Amino acid sequence: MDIVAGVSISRDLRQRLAEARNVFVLTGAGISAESGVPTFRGGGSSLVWKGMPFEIISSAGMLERNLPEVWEWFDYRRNLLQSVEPNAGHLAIASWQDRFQTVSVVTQNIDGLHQKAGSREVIELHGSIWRARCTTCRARYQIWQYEGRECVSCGDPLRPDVVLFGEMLPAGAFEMASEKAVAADVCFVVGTSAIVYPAAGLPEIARSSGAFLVEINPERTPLSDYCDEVLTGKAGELIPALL
Ligand code: BJW
Repeated sequence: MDIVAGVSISRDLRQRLAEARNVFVLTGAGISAESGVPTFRGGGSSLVWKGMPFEIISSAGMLERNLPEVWEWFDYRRNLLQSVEPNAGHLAIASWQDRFQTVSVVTQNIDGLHQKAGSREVIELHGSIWRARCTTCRARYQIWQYEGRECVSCGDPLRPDVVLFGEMLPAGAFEMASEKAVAADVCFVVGTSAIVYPAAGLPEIARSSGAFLVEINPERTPLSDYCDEVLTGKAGELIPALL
């Protein structure tokens, strides 16, 4: 056992990391918490905006009922994110690219902080707050290039290019993430409550294909008992100390 940031790391994990070629990292809101981005759940509370729980405002039903309100919610969050920087956790994961043959980052986050930290292979399962897409045709826009709310191609309303509750993930994203999970030697699950599907199914795919499964989270989750190793603590403290 080694002690890292006050947490014990097993010989097994050390050995697995020494031999690993393909590392898979599934991240959730918790990895951005130390950058100042609020999580959805955790710490016994749930995110609420204008009196609405996020499960309501970030839902397909709300988009149908009140698109302007959905835009307001994402504009508010995008404004908060303008001044946010990647933290030590994001940066350490990006640095692993120099150490392993492949590092696949699969994130549920829409904040773009992994890319900002330098991770090259990032699969965004729940889209990006920095893009808009047409509600009718296939057009997509980077918001810094086009701030309009109507599609230039067809004139129909735009919406945030994120995956709301009850919506399908971007075409091919889960399939690509599953392929990476199958190939993983070590799978890290970082800062996610692991309750939102299909993302929460990826660690099981990785482990049943032979990966060593490691959870990094200050709290236990429904996945904890299934993991080979649970590192209880903050991502920004534990991840940089792992290698
Ligand atoms: C730290 C930390 C630190 C804090 N360091 N850690 C199977 C069973 C049951 C239900 C379903 C199922 N399959 C599908 C469903 C329905 C639904 C679902 O999963 N519901 C569950 C809640 C039960 N899934 C869907 O609707 C998905 N679509 C789908 O499946 O399509 C097929 C379909 C279509 C139609 C009908 C049925 C099926 C889409 C899910 C989209 C999720 N979207 C959101 C909002 C995105 C936009 C936005 O940002 O507003 O994505 S919801 C929200 O949850 C967001 C997140 O990406 C996602 C996951 O949250 P995450 O990242 O885990 O964050 P938290 O806050 O929950 O946890 C933070 C963690 O960090 C905590 O554990 C802390 O302890 C920890 N932490 N500080 C490390 N410093």
